[in-house]
Amino acid sequence: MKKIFITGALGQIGSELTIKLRNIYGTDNVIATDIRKNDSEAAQSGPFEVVDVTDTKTMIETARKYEADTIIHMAALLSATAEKNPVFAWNLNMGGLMNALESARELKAQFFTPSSIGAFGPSTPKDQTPQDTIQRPTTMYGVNKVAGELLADYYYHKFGVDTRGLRFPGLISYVTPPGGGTTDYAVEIYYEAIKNGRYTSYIDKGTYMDMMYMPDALNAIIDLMEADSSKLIHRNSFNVTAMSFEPEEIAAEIRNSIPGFEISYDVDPARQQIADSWPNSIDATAAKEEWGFKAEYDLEKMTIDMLEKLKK
Ligand code: VAH
Repeated sequence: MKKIFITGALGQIGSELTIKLRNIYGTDNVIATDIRKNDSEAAQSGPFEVVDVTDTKTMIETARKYEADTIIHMAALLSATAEKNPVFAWNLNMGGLMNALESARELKAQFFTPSSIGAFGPSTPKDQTPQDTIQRPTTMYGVNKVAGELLADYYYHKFGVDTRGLRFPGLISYVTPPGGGTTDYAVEIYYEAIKNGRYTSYIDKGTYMDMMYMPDALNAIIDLMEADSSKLIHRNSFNVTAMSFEPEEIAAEIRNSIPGFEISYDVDPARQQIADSWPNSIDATAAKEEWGFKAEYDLEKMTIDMLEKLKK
């Protein structure tokens, strides 16, 4: 990767990925784009362009203007929002992806876009979900992610575009709070723990989902993109995870740092239904074997770091 063009650069992953890539590859070599600009470090600290990923012409012309050799496509609607606006979600998630893939094909650029544990559904084996298994998700987000994996593999086999992807679990971060996800309870709980010493979870106790701390997610993207192409058996997309927990377990870990922290439940049926359709834990062996994936943060280490950073 030398000249990196990022869409959705002001989102939960994009905003931290942009800064990390600028530190590694040089500020002027990382072009951040999003549907609108804001005063965040990602928007202000280097090249930024307003790009609507559903506008084919603007995306390709902007990527060409910077002679991008890598396209990192992060712009998308997450699961809960997509479920409320399924047609808009299809148009943005699939229209944006197609434009990003066409840009990569035209520019002969390397390509990354994330998939998700949301690409699995109720008929997928729920525990230690394999890399290659049944994928019949029952959410629009999941349909977009499965279609996106197939489309990205198609661009590799048909046009030789070096496409790579990761099936992310819920990502936890303290820089840019996520918007519209199902796993976001695991982010909100830290903010509420510090502010109020208690949290009311919209996901029910006993609901296991895979999770990962943002620093591990960013390293996974860079390690995958820098991996030796000849070693990759899979491409779109690799299972990656760091931990799997249910609300009672993250609450207990927070209580180790904030004694007396209390969790209560007011389950949101819509997001509970999405969570229930996803795996309890996925198997990341393929990522470990093919490009050396490794997560540094477990629940204990992440909780200490999240609370420390948020207290500041
Ligand atoms: C969501 N955070 O909740 C995203 C992610 C696995 C969850 O895809 O939609």
